[in-house]
Amino acid sequence: MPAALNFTENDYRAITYSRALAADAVQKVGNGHPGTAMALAPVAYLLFQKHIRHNPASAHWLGRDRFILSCGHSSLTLYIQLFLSGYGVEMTDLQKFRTWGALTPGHPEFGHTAGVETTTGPLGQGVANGVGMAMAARYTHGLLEPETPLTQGLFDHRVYVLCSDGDLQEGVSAEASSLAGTQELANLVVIYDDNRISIEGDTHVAFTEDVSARYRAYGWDVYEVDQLADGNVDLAALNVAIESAKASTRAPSLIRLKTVIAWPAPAARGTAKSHGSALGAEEVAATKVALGLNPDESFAMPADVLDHARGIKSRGAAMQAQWQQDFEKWGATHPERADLLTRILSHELPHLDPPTFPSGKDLSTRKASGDVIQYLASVMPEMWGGSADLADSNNTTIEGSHSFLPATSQMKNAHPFGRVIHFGIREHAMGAILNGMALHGLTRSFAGTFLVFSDYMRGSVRLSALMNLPVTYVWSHDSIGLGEDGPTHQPVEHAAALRAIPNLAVVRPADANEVRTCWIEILKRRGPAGILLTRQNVPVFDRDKYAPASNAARGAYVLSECASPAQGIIIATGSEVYLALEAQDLLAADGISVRVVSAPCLEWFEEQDEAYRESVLPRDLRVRVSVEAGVAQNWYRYVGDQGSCVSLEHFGASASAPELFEKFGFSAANIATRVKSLL
Ligand SMILES: Cc1ncc(C[n+]2csc(CCOP(=O)(O)OP(=O)(O)O)c2C)c(N)n1
Ligand SMILES: [Mg+2]
Repeated sequence: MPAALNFTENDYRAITYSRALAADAVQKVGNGHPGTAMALAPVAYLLFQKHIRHNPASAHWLGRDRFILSCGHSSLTLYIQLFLSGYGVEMTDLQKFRTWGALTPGHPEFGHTAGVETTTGPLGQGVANGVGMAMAARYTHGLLEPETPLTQGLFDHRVYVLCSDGDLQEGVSAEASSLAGTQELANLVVIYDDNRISIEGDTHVAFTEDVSARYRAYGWDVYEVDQLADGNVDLAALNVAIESAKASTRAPSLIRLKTVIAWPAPAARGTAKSHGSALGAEEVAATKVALGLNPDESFAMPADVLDHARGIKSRGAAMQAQWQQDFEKWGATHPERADLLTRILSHELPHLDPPTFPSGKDLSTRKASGDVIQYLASVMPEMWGGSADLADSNNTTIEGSHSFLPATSQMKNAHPFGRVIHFGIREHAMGAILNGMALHGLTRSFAGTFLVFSDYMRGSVRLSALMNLPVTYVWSHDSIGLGEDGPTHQPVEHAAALRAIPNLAVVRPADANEVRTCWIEILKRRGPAGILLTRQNVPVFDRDKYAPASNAARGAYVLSECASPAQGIIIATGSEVYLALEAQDLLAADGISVRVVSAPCLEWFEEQDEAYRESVLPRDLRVRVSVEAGVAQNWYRYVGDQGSCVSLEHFGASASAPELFEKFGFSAANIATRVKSLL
């Protein structure tokens, strides 16, 4: 029998005041989303008080459950619980809702407010983040306590997601939910606020499918909880559904919960307008009357009610103290694993020294990346990753490892703690899942697809950058150099478009040894990065002749200096760098001296001090030619108005890579001609 709800008078009072608080906070600032926060107040309260294992004094406790508000527009749903639980959000913070510098910005921001586990707002992402967290929890179990039965370990926890119609209309949640079903993520509980309202009104204008049937088809357990006759949430039934979901060990759970938006506001309830507009003073007062509260009081929360709710602080502290004892026992019996965990938590890397690549034999940079990944995985057990069905093309498989799949899987090589992730052809969810894994905190993950499909995952990549998460995107087939697949597969504007995302390192190494340096640098920096890799072979430079590849860590460096004072600079990235070197030789034969700069990462280069940047790109050297097989857009900044860009301003074509390079001007002869035209 599931536990009874056991709510006291004070619990119901906390919920009642929370609904009014949501209306007040939006009314005060004049904008925001009151309706859903009013309706979901009891749901969030039930979760934070009775189900989520958490300790408000220790927001990063490893043993905690995770809570994601995927419908980030309803941020007050979360802020009010953080206030009631005692995470540091106070009434004054609720009064500053959505204003400059407040702890309570419009949408929840990871790293800004304690207790916010992920940034949400772009609908659908939070559901997929939850899938990533749930996957990471299982991987971590395998890493730190593989002998313990799953769900019974120290590091096992649940992931609770609260989401809305929009979340489940978005494709990214469907992609992730499908994978969650295949992965049988029983530690994932999603509550769907089925209020049948979105901004344009009744969701049936665009959303008529049977969501329950869809999730059952994904392999989830689905529970349906109807609203009460008066429109209120059926908390007792919801509680039973949550208990059942928690008891499941075979599948993720969707609890489809019928609610009435803005309940119990007499005029606003059930309306789309209450989704995103202040109710108005009159309706706020009428709502308070309906709630049995004083309509003249704003931001009210009786001290005894708050005290009662904050009882979760001592309960949470007791839970953590008990956990801590078990944790210390675990550490004493598993010193090596405890050391690994300590290293991971201190964000340290083991000593990294992957093999270098000999010159003389051409090698694609994707192959070099694959080789480096093998080494990194051999010394970093916390590293795992995969691809959106392109593992052999992206070279993302950790060789000799199992596929990450549930214990029941019949697939060859399946293992619940495998290191090879098969994301399926779901790039958008792959990005959001990677974010969830990074947010979970204990693993380092990477994921691959073709660079051209980075567009399919851009919404998630943007959030990786916004949250500054240590995720690595492996984007291979990075130019027309992929050849015959033609314009649909040839990235042209992608490097520039990705460089436009603040805080994302776009890394395009020129040869195998730059790949080696860049991978290490990416891991050291612990920031969001995409590594752009060739399909085609390119030369491995002779580092006795040219500058060491370790310089790639500075973002751009003089790869090849000229004998006499330079008359110009050729600055290139990736597979175009060797052409720049050949052009340098052609020009030298004509008595023209140019230096060649390899620029694998402009973002890293911009972080270098002025003196270093000046040493690479001296201000007075105005004859500059950039070479990159993509749109020139971001290169004008480096070549200036006296320079020139060898670039691609169209969609490529279907032919062999050598022919395309030649036809589109990516040849030593054309680069040399371009330099001469500037002299
Ligand atoms: C990807 C994305 N598209 C559009 C929006 C803008 N937007 C915010 S809420 C919303 C829909 C609201 O409907 P629902 O998800 O049902 O939330 P409810 O009003 O029921 O809280 C939209 C379109 C968004 N936040 N994210
Ligand atoms: Mg809705």
